Amino acid sequence: MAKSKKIAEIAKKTSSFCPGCGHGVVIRLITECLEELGQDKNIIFGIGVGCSSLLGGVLETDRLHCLHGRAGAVCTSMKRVNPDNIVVAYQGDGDAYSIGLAETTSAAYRNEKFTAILVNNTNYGMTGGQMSNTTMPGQKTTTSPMGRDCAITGNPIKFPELVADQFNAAYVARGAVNTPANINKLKGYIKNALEAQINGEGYSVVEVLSPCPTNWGMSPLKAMERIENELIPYYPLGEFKTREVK
Ligand SMILES: Cc1ncc(C[n+]2csc(CCOP(=O)(O)OP(=O)(O)O)c2C)c(N)n1
Ligand code: SF4
Ligand SMILES: [Mg+2]
Repeated sequence: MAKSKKIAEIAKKTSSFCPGCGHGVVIRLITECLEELGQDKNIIFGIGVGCSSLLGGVLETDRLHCLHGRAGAVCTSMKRVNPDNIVVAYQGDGDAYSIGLAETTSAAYRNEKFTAILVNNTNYGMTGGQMSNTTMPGQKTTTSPMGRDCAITGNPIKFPELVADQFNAAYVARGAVNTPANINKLKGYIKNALEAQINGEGYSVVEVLSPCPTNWGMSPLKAMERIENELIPYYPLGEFKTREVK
């Protein structure tokens, strides 16, 4: 397997994320954790369809761009076939929780031994801001122009809570990239999730609340404020299932 790009090399690269997007921060944290854990080779990412797929532009590690929503199934097979590889599903909310809800949930339900990093920006960012299963009540998107009506679309899904409450996973957390303090905590969650995988403890998942200023119609600063004021009260941060073996 190829080696992942070193942090110093990533820092030199220009990404195609919009200004103020959270994806780049999350990808950098994953890379820092892998490097600090001495796991900068034998990594393979199962990448979702969406802005998550732009990971391929900044990281030159091994990766498979999965069919839309199917990274849970693809990562299951990649990990089962090569258990010594570090397998990371990197997906957005639309990919993981809307079109791919069955695959994402099934992998968690079976306690597959890979790590899922799921970036929740409350919409389909890449395609212009359509409603997803994590869109907030009343949130206006291109497919909910009057605001999301939960009476007919269901409530925004809380996947980490579902996994922690119902399934036999190894590690479950939700972080955010809106403040330096939250970014530091998120790094700890990602590291825990990867360590759980390295030790063969079972499925690990970290959801990340992340800004999409472009489709939210906000400046990067306002988008960070929205995460603090609107998203975190509904999607609380923290560890929902901690590792039994540390
Ligand atoms: C089978 C299929 N259906 C629909 C699309 C169009 N499509 C591309 S990305 C995307 C949604 C991505 O949203 P999300 O996973 O939240 O990622 P984000 O861009 O917000 O990070 C959709 C519906 C597609 N590429 N393939
Ligand atoms: S559309 Fe949104 S999620 Fe995609 S790169 Fe731009 S800010 Fe990021
Ligand atoms: Mg999204």
